[in-house]
Amino acid sequence: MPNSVERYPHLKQNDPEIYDLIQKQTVYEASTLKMIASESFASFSVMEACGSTLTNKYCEGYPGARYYEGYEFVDQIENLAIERGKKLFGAEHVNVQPYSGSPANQAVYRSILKSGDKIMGMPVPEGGHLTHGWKVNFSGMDYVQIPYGPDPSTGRFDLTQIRDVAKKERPKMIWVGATAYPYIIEYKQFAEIANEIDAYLVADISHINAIIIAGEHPDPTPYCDIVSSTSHKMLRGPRAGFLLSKTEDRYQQKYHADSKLNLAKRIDRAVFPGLQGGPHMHAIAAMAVAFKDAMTPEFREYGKQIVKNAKALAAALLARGYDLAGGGTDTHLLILDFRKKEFTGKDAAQALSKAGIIANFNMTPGDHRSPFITSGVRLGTPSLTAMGMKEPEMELIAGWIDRVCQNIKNIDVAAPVIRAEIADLCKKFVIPGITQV
Ligand code: DSN
Repeated sequence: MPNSVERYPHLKQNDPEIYDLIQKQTVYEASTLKMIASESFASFSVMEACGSTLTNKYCEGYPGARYYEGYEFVDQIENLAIERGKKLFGAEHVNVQPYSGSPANQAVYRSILKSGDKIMGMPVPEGGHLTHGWKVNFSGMDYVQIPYGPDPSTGRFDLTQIRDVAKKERPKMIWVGATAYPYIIEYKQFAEIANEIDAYLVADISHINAIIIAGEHPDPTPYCDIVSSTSHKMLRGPRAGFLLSKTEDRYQQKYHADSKLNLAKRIDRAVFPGLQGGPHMHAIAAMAVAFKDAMTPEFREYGKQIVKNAKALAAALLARGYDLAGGGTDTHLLILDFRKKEFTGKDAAQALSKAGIIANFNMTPGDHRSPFITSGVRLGTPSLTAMGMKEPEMELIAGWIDRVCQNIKNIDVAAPVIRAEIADLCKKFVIPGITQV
C-alpha cells in the first residue's frame, strides 16, 4: 500500500477515530482514479505548510498594517505569497487572503458592484458556478443574473449571441469562468463585449489556472479587471482563494466617483474587513509554496500533460462510440453525454464510483433530464496527471469506463473486478502527498 507509512503519529495516539478515517480516505484515493475535474493532489510541502504552527496566528489586516502584534514573520510570508502570485500570473495586484473561491467571489461583488446590479454569468446547470449569480446563492439573491451558456447544438459559446444579450441587458459585470465547460475561453473577445457596454470583466480561473500557466489556455490577466481563483484544484495548493487585479479602476469616474480608493484598495477592503476576519496564515504559506512550485518547468509539463491526457481520453471514448458534450475537449475536462442512453448521468457516476472511477454527474448541453439526475458525467484529468499517468493509461481508463457502462445493470458483479485492476494500476505511480519515496 503506497500510503501505509504512518505520517500522523500524534493524531493516531490522540484521536484514533479521526486518524483511522483519514487513513481510509487516503487509501481510497491512492487505489482509485480521482477524476473529479476540480481535484488534484497537493504536495507534501504544501500539506506541511498547511499543517504548520501558523494555524495558531491571528493577524487581521495586511502586511505592515496589522491589528495584532507579533507579525514580523507572517508579514514576510504573506509578502512572499503576494510577490510570487504577481510573478506567476503577471498581475499588478494580488490579494491572498480569501478563505476559498466563494469568499473571493463575494469580495469581487463587494468591490465593484452595488446590491441589485445586473451581472452576466453562467447558471450552474449550464456549467457556471454558484457564485456567478445562481438563484440559491447570495450572488443570485443580491444581484440580477443575466444568464448565458454554451449553445446546446455545439456545446460552445456563441459570441455573437452573447454580445447581443450583453448589449440588450447592459450588465455592469461579466463573469467568464466555468466549472463544466470543456473548451477554450476567448477572453479577448469577451473583453471587447465588456468594453462596448462599459462592464467590468472578471475571470474565474479556479478550474484552469494550471493550464493557463502552462500556456495551454489563453491568459485572462491582460484582459480582465479582476481574476479570481482557488489555490486548490489543478494548482495543487491549499484549499484557499486569491484575487488578481489591475491597480486602477478604469470605470472609477463612471461607477465609483464617490470613492477615494482605487480598484486594488477596494478589493483589499472588501476581503478585510468587509467580509473576513483573521487571514488563514497556514493556507497563505501553503499558497506561497504552491506558487513557487507552479513556476517550475515540471509544473508547466504537468499543465501540458493534463490537456494531452484529456484529449487522449476523449479520443479513446469517441472511438468506443460514446458522445461527448461538444464532441471533445480543449482543457482538463470532458463531459460524457448519455442523453441517448436509457441510464442517467447519476446512474453512470454511481456505477463508475463502485468500480473505482470517482467523478460526478453533471448536466450536458441540451439535457432533458433534471439537474438531480442529469444525462452527463464530468471527467477530469488533473489528479491522474499529477500521479504521472499519460496517454496509454487514458486508453486503459476509457476501456474501464466502457466496461462499466456496458455492465451498468449488473455493476455489483463487474465493479469489484475493475476496481482491483484499477488498484493494481495505481500502485505503479507515485502519488504526490501520499507515496513516500
Ligand atoms: N465544486 C467545484 C467543482 O467541482 O467544480 C467548483 O467550486
